[in-house]
Amino acid sequence: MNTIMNGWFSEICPMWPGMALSVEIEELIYSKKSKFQQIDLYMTKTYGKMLVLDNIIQLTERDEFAYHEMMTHVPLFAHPNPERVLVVGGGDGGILREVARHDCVGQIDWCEIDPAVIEVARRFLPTMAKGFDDPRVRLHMEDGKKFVDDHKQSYDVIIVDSSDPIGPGKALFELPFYKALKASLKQGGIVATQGESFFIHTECVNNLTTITRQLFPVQAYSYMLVPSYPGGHLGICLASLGPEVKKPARPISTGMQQTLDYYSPEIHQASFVLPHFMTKGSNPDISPFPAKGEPCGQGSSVEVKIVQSANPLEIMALYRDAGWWKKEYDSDTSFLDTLVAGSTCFAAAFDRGTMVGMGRALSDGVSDAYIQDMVILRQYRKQGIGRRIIQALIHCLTEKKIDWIGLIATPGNQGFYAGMGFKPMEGHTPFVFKGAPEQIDHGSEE
Ligand code: SPM
Repeated sequence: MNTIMNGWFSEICPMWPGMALSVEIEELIYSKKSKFQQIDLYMTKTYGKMLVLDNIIQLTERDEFAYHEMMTHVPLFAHPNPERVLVVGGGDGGILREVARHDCVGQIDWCEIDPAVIEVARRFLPTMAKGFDDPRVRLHMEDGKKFVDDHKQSYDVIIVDSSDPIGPGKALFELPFYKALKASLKQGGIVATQGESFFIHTECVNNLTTITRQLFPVQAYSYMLVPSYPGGHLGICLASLGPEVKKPARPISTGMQQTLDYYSPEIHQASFVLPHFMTKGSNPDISPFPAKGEPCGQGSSVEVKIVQSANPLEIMALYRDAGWWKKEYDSDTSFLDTLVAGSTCFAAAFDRGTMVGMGRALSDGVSDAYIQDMVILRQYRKQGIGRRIIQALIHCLTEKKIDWIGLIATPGNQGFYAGMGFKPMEGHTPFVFKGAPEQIDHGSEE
């Protein structure tokens, strides 16, 4: 989730509880809800354009080279002769741009599920999108897991440029996906996946390491510095069916080195040197890192409860996510402070302390109540959280002896409410006032 306050975008997420990265922005250039995610592109004050998916920063023009060069060149230079490469995700094109620098690569299969991200990169991020039109690239618009399942023993290198393991990205951090990746590699193949942050998600990194160690004869973890990711760094989980990955297997030409800003043979090797706390586990074959920090999305348990107060910034973030935030609210956000206090019952869903959903009920305090403002962050939908919010509100209202509870179901949600005992009010029509006060003065009598 994000909040925008006084021109600063703050990236708030249960995956890094209690901290947020803030970037000063100049304008929202593009905003669209695709079939898969919310896509926003901002112009920032000092980091160029910034691509945000489901409220999480994916890249900024100023530092994207660090992530894309390392995610690509570490596995590709570790392979002695990569000819067929698969890129899973990476709709912005940054990884393709880097893979295309390798002349030995003859075919680049690219599996991206969301055409809307590709479109944004084409329109607004030309320095990223330049790999799209390389004649070696074949685009497959489908689910990454399914594509990998369907292509056995096909690739020398697979690069998984995924978002974080919250919502749809979660499956890409789990054992079945890694089994499928292994089966999709040719003999001696190497896979590199987005490996999160060893400082913030120690347990997640631990899971990835354990999974890859179980499956592959060679496994290693590397990282690069990226100021616009939380903690300022991001890991790469590498696994190989043969080649050692910690050293380049082939030299880099002077010409190619000159085109790069982060990767070099020296940093390739240095990036595998990890802080001592990551390597001093008592049983390094199973669990090299201390078991603390955040898991890979799974294991998070969402708590739903009735609250008497809530952080206005978090409510703002939910309103934004729901598309309810209006431009005029920016100048006066004071109504957020009274939103909870003005509700008869206010239910909130929390993931590790961060509000990820809410619903509230207004009532005359005697007999009638109306439920409204039900919203769950996109990544948390279809997990039964909405149902738990409604249950909490109904318990709260019935305790207050309110027995007539109504709501207006938005299109497509009738079944959701019907499944919880709500019934359409036959013969009644919901109305909303769209006239002007003067009209009432001159209106006809009933
Ligand atoms: N091609 C750019 C896509 C970026 N993919 C990785 C994004 C990770 C964002 N979150 C980082 C959280 C670190 N803990």
